[in-house]
Amino acid sequence: MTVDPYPDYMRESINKVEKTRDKRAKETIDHCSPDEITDVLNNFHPDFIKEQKTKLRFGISKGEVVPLEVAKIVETKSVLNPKAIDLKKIDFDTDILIVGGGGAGANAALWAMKSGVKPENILIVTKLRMGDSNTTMAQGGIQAAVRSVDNPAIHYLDAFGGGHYENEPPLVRRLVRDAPLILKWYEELGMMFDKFDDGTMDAIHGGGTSRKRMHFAKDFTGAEIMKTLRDEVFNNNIKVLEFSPAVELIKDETGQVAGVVLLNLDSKEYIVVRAKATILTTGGFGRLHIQGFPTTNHYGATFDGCIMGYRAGVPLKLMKSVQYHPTGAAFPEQIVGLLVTEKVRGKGAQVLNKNGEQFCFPLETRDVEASLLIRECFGKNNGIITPTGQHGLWLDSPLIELLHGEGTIEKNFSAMVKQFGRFGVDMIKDPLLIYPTLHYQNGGLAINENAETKMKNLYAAGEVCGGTHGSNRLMGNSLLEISVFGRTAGISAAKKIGKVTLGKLTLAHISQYNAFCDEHKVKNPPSPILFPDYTEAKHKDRVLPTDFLI
Ligand code: MEZ
Repeated sequence: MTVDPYPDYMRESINKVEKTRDKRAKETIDHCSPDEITDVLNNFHPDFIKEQKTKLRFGISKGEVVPLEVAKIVETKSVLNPKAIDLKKIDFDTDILIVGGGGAGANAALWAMKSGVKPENILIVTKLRMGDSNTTMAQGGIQAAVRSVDNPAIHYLDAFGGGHYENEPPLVRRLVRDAPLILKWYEELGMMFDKFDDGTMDAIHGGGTSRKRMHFAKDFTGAEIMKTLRDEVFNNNIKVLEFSPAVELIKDETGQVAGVVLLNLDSKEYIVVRAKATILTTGGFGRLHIQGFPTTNHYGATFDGCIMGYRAGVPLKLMKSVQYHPTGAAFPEQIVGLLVTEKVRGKGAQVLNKNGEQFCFPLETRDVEASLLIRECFGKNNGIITPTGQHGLWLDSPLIELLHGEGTIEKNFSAMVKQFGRFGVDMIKDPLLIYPTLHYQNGGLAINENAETKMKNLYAAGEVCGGTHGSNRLMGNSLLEISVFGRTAGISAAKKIGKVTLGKLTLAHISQYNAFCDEHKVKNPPSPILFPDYTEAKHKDRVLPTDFLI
């Protein structure tokens, strides 16, 4: 006998969902009007809660509006005591140093090599293992305008509109223009994207896309990309140093960036790496749990790269904006916050309230969709509350089988079927309970279209950067971003290293930053934090502030 994972009151609500399914299969609610969008964002998107933001008090981006959690780890001293490091003892000397072992880092290394740098002169350093990253965890797909009805200009307009026109035009241009070549290269490397019988790429819509442009490998697109890139890195004998997170950038006496200090997680010793070019590909800040939200993110996503870059003098951009993915798991408790890919809605699943009613178009851009879901729970009180107090709404996955035929879910979402099946939840038969979850850092370090930061010899690529997506990224543009800008950073660095001469190494900028902290009497714990601290009680309660309720 199988045990129903849902308590009776949730099962009763599921019965209501089932009753409305046939009728709903023929009707989907329309998009929000522009006025409704403004209203729901202002009143329900967590970014618009003023009390949750503050202005940075010092550093190159003094005055930049950031989440409180970000200010806490930026406005603080370094975990590294500059005086305790002997910079004359260089443990590794390399031409190109890549900090981060995800998709952006692997792309940077491979394209630096393709641009003529010998593999033995490239070093990837990573906090955990090569490939332990958000890239591996990405599910739904990668955007690229490769179909005859599409082109990069349309992709540009979608990304720009989705980002509320706050995107940096040269960065978006680079993103969309290079997308087709990235997809072609990935195919040449042997990545198994889903295809139609005639060999053309399968593609679906994501929120805010005017063309079907999301290409995928079932629901583990990122794992497919990372597995292939990691094999390429290892097969080409590019050097990888694992379990060695970077703690601070090193400069030379002329102020140019000249490497990093790493922490050996095993021996707890510091390691000095000198490099002619340093590329930051450390990812974002999901594990800061902004406003107490759970997250889809990898364990190592603790904002380290941004902190190091900021202390070295690189501005932070658009940090006011945080992406909450509309559909994180809200039940069962063991997987709260994990991603339920947007592709589920792309394939037709609708979002429903406790009465089995549709209340929004399922593929609004993420910020709007997440706000509509929060409104339905907190503003209209139409959500379900689980026995452990999580708020949620139904994502009607069985509708997909009704629309596209039996077997569609297993074929497209085999990883997710397993993920929920482990806890007795059968997404083919029953809807999934979902709620917004912290997914992506829209802002980050400022770069130009060549992935260069304003500090000499320092490049950055992927989620650690801000500007490409404006204040709201579209689905599938992050796997694309790590690919395009990882590649660009590798090529740019390869072009420059021949002209770089390094002087005496120094950590004077860290001492100076620490002095700013003293001046401002900051008492926050030092950073980067490297790993989230789940011993703190604050992470236990995910509640929105009461003044947020209407
Ligand atoms: O780009 C993303 O964030 C993505 C594809 C997520 C998803 O829903 O699968």
